[in-house]
Amino acid sequence: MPEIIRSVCPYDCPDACGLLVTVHNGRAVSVCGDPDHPITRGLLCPKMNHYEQTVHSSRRLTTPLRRAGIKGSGAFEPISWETAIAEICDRWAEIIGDHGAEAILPYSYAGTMGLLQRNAGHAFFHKLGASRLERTICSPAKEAGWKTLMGDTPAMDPAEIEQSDLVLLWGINAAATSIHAMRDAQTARRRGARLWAIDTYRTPTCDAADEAFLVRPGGDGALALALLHVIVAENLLEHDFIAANVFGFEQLTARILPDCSPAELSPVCGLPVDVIVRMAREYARARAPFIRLGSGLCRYGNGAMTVRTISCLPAVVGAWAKPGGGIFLGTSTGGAFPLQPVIREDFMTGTPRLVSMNQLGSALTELADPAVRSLYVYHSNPAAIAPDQNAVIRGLEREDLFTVVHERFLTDSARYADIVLPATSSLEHPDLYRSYGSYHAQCCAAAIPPVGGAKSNWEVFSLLAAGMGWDEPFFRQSADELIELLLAEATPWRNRDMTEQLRRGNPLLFTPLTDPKKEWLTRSGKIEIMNECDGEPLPRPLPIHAVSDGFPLRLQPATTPFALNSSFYEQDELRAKQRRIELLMNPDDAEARGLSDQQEVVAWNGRGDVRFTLRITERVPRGTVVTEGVWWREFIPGDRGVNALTSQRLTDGGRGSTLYDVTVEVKCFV
Ligand SMILES: Nc1nc2c(c(=O)[nH]1)N[C@H]1C(S)=C(S)[C@@H](COP(=O)(O)OP(=O)(O)OC[C@H]3O[C@@H](n4cnc5c(=O)[nH]c(N)nc54)[C@H](O)[C@@H]3O)O[C@H]1N2
Ligand SMILES: Nc1nc2c(c(=O)[nH]1)N[C@H]1C(S)=C(S)[C@@H](COP(=O)(O)OP(=O)(O)OC[C@H]3O[C@@H](n4cnc5c(=O)[nH]c(N)nc54)[C@H](O)[C@@H]3O)O[C@H]1N2
Ligand SMILES: [Mo]
Repeated sequence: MPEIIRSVCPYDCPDACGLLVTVHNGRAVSVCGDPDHPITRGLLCPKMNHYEQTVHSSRRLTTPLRRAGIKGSGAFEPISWETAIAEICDRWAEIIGDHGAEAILPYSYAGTMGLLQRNAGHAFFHKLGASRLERTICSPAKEAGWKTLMGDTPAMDPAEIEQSDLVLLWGINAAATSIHAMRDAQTARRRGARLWAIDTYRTPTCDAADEAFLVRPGGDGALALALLHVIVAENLLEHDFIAANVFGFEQLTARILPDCSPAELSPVCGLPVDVIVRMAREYARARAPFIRLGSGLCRYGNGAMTVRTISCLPAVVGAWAKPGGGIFLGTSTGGAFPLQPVIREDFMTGTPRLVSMNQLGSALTELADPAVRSLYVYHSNPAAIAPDQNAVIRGLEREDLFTVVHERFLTDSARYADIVLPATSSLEHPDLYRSYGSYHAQCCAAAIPPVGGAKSNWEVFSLLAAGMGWDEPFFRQSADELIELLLAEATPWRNRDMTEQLRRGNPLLFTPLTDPKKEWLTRSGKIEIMNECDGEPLPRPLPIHAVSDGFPLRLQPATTPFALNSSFYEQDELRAKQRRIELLMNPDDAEARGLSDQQEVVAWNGRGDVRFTLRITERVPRGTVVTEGVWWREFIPGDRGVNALTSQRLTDGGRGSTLYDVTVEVKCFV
């Protein structure tokens, strides 16, 4: 008889959906959204609707493999787990003896968001003394921008969106990346709210909005300053709120805004003066404007400043004081689940060097004292997702680099491995998940046995610890025991009843410890528009990095509803919906280059060149080109994916990736 088992979506998405998995004879037969989950409410995205096709894909790795050809060729021979672990540990012992443990670099990110499996390697690498990875590829600039203005103030409840009368989906492709936020925005709209989308091209989210505003990539800080200029010039301010809650407003008004008129900043943000003026008036006059800020606009050289500047808007119009008003960037619920019992920083002796995951290319090709001699990749696909793919691949090709990849599929990265280890999917191991798009969490047990010889991240680190000859009892615990350690950790966020709910596998909603719309957890106790501890005391227009690269078109490497970063390319039907790796271009830009629709083209800059099929479309404004998805190399015509064009430069705050801060030129492929 088929059985229905509760599980949780493990992917890097704010929604952390509750799943119902139908299991028959040890196989997942179908997956649907849990109707009783407070956020999911039965609605799943197109990617997870057929998660069983990922879990039981014929492409799954089922046994450890050893390289049997040149690096990158994909030629491997099967070996046993015992042999694989022994070979890895022998090589590491040799490397540590010759070069020290810092010559070993772990590389992981967010293949799974489960608090145990995601962090399962930390204790091991801390004890080993390996180089530490700075995990900053996603949106640390967003956090940095928020922190400069708002300190440790937690996020407001995103469900308030439903009470707003003007919803701004800003730099977020919610229809693809946060479908439950999209649903809630549409509920607000049905109740009479207007819905705006602010993006760099016409996404499905723009189609669902009443109005779409298309900005120049990286131009939102300028737009926000121009809006502030109009709001101040036309006295659309909420003076009482500012007097009681805002620090530094006068300095912004006196020192910065005079140079930020719509006329001055229109060329930077790409919107006409009259549109900026109208936006400012409508935003300021709305009863309770709500901004849902995505991560798209933070992956630029000016990303932190952009986020900080936009976040000033609700303060000057007093939106925080109204139900449904404010700005939401994402929840930070670390306090609810302290990770120390799993990551064990106390295992570290000394302070091994930090290597930015955004600069893997340089780490593998330039870093010295010691050079990186071994790379251990788990639940990440750096050969595809990391910036400056040419540098990354040059590194991965090094014969003297010993690479191990623990994966579910033979990804671009796994193809360069000396040893590949097969990984479980989330249905095959237990974990505890917390959302970063609302305040909820849920635990789940394994729903099915491991596929083939796959093992979870935690199991592999347990085996590696034994292989290294360590007798530390920590590594002999089971995954369930570690999850219990996380649950048992006392924190004011959860009382005993709530923790019991989690143990029973029920989704749990919780609330932040302070009122996020009243109590500002900053040094001054106010919203700090001026922050003298920051290198930039006041918001001001900052350029993006790529303007200095000298190529005429801004490239937007965007997301697709049918994949998640480089995940889901194993599902044939989803991949078919994406068709092929395309470059979207405005008709005028195509005409200026003599290019025609469906033609094979090459986009290039100083770092690389990438082949695309051209799609000419009005959805993209002049001066911008767009490509969606992070394709596996086996499914694209050229040898390189979009990240051959992106750079290893970092954001202004948070040391984040600047994956969207790219300029290129385009020509036909011959
Ligand atoms: N289907 C799907 N879902 C996903 C992902 C996925 O790849 N696919 N990725 C997951 C991950 S890891 C993350 S971090 C989140 C990200 O989800 P989002 O926060 O939505 O971020 P992005 O999709 O990166 O960018 C959002 C939008 O910002 C636009 N954008 C880019 N630059 C700018 C700019 O300068 N100004 C403005 N106004 N807009 C800009 C992009 O065109 C895009 O439509 O989504 C998660 N969910
Ligand atoms: N051009 C471009 N580049 C991007 C982005 C973009 O939008 N455009 N997005 C950026 C962003 S926001 C992010 S967050 C990063 C994401 O970068 P990554 O975190 O590397 O994300 P994925 O590409 O989804 O790769 C995750 C891999 O983990 C594997 N996996 C899943 N579960 C497990 C498990 O339990 N154990 C093990 N060992 N493996 C597992 C999956 O099979 C998959 O291959 O990419 C960044 N790179
Ligand atoms: Mo991300």
